[in-house]
Amino acid sequence: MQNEKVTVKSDMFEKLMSIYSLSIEEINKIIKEMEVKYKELNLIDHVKYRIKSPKSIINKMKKKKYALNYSQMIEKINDIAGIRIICPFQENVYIVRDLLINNPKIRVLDEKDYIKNPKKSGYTSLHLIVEVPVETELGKVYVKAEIQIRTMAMDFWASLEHELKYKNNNVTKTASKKLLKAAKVMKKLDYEMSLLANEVR
Ligand code: 0O2
Repeated sequence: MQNEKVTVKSDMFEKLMSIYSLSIEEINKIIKEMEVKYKELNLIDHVKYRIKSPKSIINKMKKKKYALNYSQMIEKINDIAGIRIICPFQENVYIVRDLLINNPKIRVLDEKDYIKNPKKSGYTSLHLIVEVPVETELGKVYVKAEIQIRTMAMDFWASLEHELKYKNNNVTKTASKKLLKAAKVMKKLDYEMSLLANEVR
């Protein structure tokens, strides 16, 4: 399998994608248990998940100049299984992060805090690259997934920026500047809503 070329319409590709789906199921179970246990804290607004499309996997591998084989795909593409946790407030993001990294079923491989260190684009979100155990016909294997944790305001900005700029190479400098300005407004809104929530409580 090591150097076998990634072919999206193959049994191997299908099988691997079904294993990645199992990792999403496992993580969803963990999140559901967390929501039940900390119900009164209202930590999470909603959760989204997806398996990366075959086209996006291949494009990312080409963009990063990885050899188009399965071992490189498994080793290097961390977000084939993607879970996004949307929280009402920024402080919830860090509580959810702490609960996840302390969960015995989750192994954290990497963490990127784009809230403390936003990307040049203005993108903010907290990313965990994790592994969770899943049962397959070959026994228990650890499967990677990317968990993005962010506030509703961060998600609003990121979703629109993703459509308007992130996947569009022709965006003008003026549009980029306006998006960066909107990111500042989004950050301020998060801050104001957090203050307000603390006052009200
Ligand atoms: P898509 O289409 O959303 O899936 P690395 O792990 O360092 O090898 P990677 O995975 O590019 O490389 O890491 P990074 O930069 O943390 O990006 C991971 C994901 O975060 C991206 O996946 C996007 O979903 C999101 N992201 C990162 N930067 C931005 C940004 O500037 N704007 C928006 N809207 N989203 C961003 P993909 O596969 O690049 O894209």
